[in-house]
Amino acid sequence: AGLNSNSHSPSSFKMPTIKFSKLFINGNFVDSVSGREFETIDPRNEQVIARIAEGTKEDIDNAVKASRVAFDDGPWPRMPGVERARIMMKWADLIDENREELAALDAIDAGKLYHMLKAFEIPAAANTLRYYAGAADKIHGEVLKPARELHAYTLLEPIGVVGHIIPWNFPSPIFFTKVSPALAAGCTMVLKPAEQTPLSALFYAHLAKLAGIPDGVLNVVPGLGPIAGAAICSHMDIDKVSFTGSTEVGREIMHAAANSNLKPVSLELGGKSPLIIFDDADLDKAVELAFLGVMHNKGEICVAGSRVFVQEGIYDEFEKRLVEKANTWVVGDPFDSKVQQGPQACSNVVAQTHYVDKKQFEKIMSYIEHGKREGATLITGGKRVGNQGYYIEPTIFTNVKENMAIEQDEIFGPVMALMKFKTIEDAIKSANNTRYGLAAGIITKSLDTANTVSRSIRAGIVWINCYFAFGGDIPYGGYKMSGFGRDCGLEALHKYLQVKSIVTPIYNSPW
Ligand code: TXE
Repeated sequence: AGLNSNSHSPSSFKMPTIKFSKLFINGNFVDSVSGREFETIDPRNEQVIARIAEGTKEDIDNAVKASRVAFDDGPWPRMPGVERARIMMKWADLIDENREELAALDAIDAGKLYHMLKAFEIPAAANTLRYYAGAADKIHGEVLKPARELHAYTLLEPIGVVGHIIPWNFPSPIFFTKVSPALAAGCTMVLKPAEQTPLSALFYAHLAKLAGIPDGVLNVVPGLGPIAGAAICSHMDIDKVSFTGSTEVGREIMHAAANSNLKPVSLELGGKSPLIIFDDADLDKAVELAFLGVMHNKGEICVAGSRVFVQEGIYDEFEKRLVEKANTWVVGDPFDSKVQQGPQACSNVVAQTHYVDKKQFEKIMSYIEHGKREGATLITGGKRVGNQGYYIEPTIFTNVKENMAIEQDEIFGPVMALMKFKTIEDAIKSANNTRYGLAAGIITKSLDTANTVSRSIRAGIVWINCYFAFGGDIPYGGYKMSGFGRDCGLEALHKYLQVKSIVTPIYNSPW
């Protein structure tokens, strides 16, 4: 693609000083028991940003102990909901006050666009916290009406100590979609951020303390998945695990939960979401949505609309305009406000252990090569941009056959598979031909078409004439191998609550 700018020279933005690099346990920043550290890397230039204390099993044990005490004896679960809400609201205000610094931390850690973080993601994270603060004093059970002469009612009680394990693509929004409902429910918790993006999570821990979240309620322990993450999943004293990440690791988490204390888990996993565009669509809007649907956040989005199905009547014109759009797309330094796509996140972890992750960048490039070998046609992009940092051109394949790897696997990069369809039945069948079921999009002016297709797609969220329309107040999550359990909305509160029934006879009658 003839990119407008592929210059990603260091911008004039002043780097934030890294203030927090230790584990946050029981209200204090502490070194890891082992003294080990790992490096977090800037994907713009492959340089080390900071060395972070690496939590291992012993640190997870300490965090769980603090969480257990805070749950069993501490004020948080016993506090009136309105008090929890007040503290959560204060935390949200502190996030707003520190918005620029937080945006800069996620930008250097994950290669995300600074201006998008500042304008949308960090404020959205704070608003998710506010949404659940508003729910904290409205959690209650119900009075039942048993057939027999019994008085029976339910209580909704917090589930206990929660383990949250989160990924690196949306470090701030996902931190708060996990932590906020659990806090509102009265739980205490240990959160492990992704090893690629620990910086904002530690800053949030610092703000939580300032806001008045009691010690032990929220512990943040950076560390590696197979070590610290695995210790959370197999811990006998963690009551629930909430995870967002890959389908492969989701499977390991279920095993670990089953093999330890049978803790319930909720999993938000990968996707290969279809976007279906009908002949009657507004073409400009369709091109815009389809392009952003997979290129936004450099394609590192679980709900990315990476399979685009276009009806035959508009297909040729659509393809032409899509390539024009790619040609104006600006890849470069995420601190530059003209830039639309930053570098792929750096997922090669340099740690003092045997574990070294495969680079996200290499995974994407190898899928692009594989797509060419499989016989798909590369109509734009496909190459690295520059020779430093993890920048990739927006990439579009046509002549994609169903069941090719680029059509079935989650690439998690700026790579679109573009396909043609004839009838609504064909579109539904092809859209559902996937092991995933996270999201889908439909673009049409026909209400009948929108109603039919939205009810026929097996996915946790369906967008009609929009894409990525998210909010802390709208539940989303997986069908099929995209996982189970919902994040966001009041729905998510129930992952962190359990039901207790209380029964007593009305007329002193024997049982
Ligand atoms: O994910 P992992 P990775 C997909 C996407 C991406 C691929 C690999 O396709 O290319 O996964 O990314 C922790 N026990 N998604 O390797 O490994 C890990 O430390 C417990 C989609 O980064 O699943 C991190 O905190 N925890 C996804 C978290 O799991 C373990 C977002 C996610 O990392 C663990 C991210 C273990 N054995 C990737 N191993 C989405 N749904 O949005 C790792 N972890």
